[in-house]
Amino acid sequence: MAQLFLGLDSSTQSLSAIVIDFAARRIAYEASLNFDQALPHYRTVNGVLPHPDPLVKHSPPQMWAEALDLMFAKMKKDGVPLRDIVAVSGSGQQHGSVYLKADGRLARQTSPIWMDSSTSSECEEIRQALGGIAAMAEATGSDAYERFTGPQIRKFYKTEPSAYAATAHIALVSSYLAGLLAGKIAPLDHGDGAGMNLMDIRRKQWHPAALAATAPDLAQKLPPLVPAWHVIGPVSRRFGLNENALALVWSGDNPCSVIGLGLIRPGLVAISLGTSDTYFGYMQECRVDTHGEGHVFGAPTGDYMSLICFKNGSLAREKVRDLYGLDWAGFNQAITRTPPGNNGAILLPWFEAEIVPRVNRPGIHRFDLDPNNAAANCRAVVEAQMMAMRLHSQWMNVRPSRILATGGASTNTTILQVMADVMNCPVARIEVAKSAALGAALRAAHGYYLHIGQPLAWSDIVAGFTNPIAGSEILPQHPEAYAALIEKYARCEQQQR
Ligand code: ADP
Ligand code: XUL
Repeated sequence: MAQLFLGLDSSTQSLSAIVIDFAARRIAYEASLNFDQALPHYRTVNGVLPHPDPLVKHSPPQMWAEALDLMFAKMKKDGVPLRDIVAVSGSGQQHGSVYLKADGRLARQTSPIWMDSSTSSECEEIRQALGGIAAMAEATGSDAYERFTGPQIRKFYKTEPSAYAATAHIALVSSYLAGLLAGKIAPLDHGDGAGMNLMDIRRKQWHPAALAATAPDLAQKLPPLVPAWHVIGPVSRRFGLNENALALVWSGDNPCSVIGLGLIRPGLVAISLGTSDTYFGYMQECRVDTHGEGHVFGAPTGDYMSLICFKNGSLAREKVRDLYGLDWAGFNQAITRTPPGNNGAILLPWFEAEIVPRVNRPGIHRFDLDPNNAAANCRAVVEAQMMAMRLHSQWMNVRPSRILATGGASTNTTILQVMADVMNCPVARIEVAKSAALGAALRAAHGYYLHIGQPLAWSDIVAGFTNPIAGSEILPQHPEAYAALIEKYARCEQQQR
């Protein structure tokens, strides 16, 4: 009988499930439920409740719970042998918080999620209490961020003090759903715990000063922090699983993706070229970004991971493409017509306020670049993005040895060639539609074998599941073109931010 492991991923818009046949190194089943479509009575739009204030983004936690029931019903209907699943883990969108009363019912009907940016004043209060940006990052792995859970809890405490007082347990999306699966209040793992501005990133315990700066009596309301391989207990009987199946702690989607992409060694990095661009990777030693632009979370291996979000990603590439009336083929031809290093031309493509580097005022800035030269502008936007990634990932002090490119724009090999040249590192493509759910299933396998006294190395866990697309590797061809240009780029950034 095959031993199966289930990974679930509750993301902003959907709940996904992946069942792996671990011994056969095979995905046995995948499914996804879109919240808006499958559960229309919650009236979400892209998984989020409409709100008059554009900064406020909440979702109904009951919708996530109902989706879990629907997913198990669907798996049963689809003939998934639920009784052969030996362990279950999961992944949740990070930062979102669920407020429960002592009897387990909701103390707050809606959950602020990671898209919420309504807590700037709370961030400033917490940051000041801890001693500023660098101190905040040293303590918790990140500067205080609007979407992080601590500032969100503080806002709840300030605006609804009696509902806050009636809250016995504060869960994250991950621990809320893990709790439903295990039938009890679930702990939080060090990966998702690090996304709260409340966890001491080095000790992996709640940070007393951060808790004190956030809200009163917070320690009693938070669950314990545990490693990502912690077994909560047997699964609750209500889902039709084998009663001996193990419910593992869940983690955040980014820590789960680190495993789902096989980033288990120093130097392994992924760059996701989506609406925004994200750079994330495995980190052996905890190093924080004292400028407060990047994040450090616990990795499911027990080590660390870094995460940096660049807002002007595909968005900026599209703007430049459209400015010169091109399609992607034309954009790529333009890049191919210009030399690496672009004859010293620099473009700062901050169409929107940028996260990294911190730029509050949007603006497009050109240096030695003729706005009428379409080809040079196309190359300049991509070179600038890659130089920003190289420059602003230096705090990690890890030179990438291989970059895995994912996301919508990673099909564009012209962009990936610029990435390989600027980063001076081979770039390979990987299919990641479900990297978080896959990572959760692989974490379930890891935790299970550890639990039964047959621990497996992470390299044996991910083997066969996380291979890049065959033949997709792109090698650097002209890395020398960027030695001086990156310094010029850094000076231009300094001058404009
Ligand atoms: P999200 O972050 O929303 O999940 P995706 O990873 O799906 O986004 O990426 C979508 C983006 O991919 C689009 O905004 C588009 O600009 C970009 N994209 C799609 N195809 C190409 C291409 N051939 N070249 C460059 N960018 C592309
Ligand atoms: C990470 C973040 C997002 C969410 C999305 O800090 O906010 O990646 O985890 O699911």
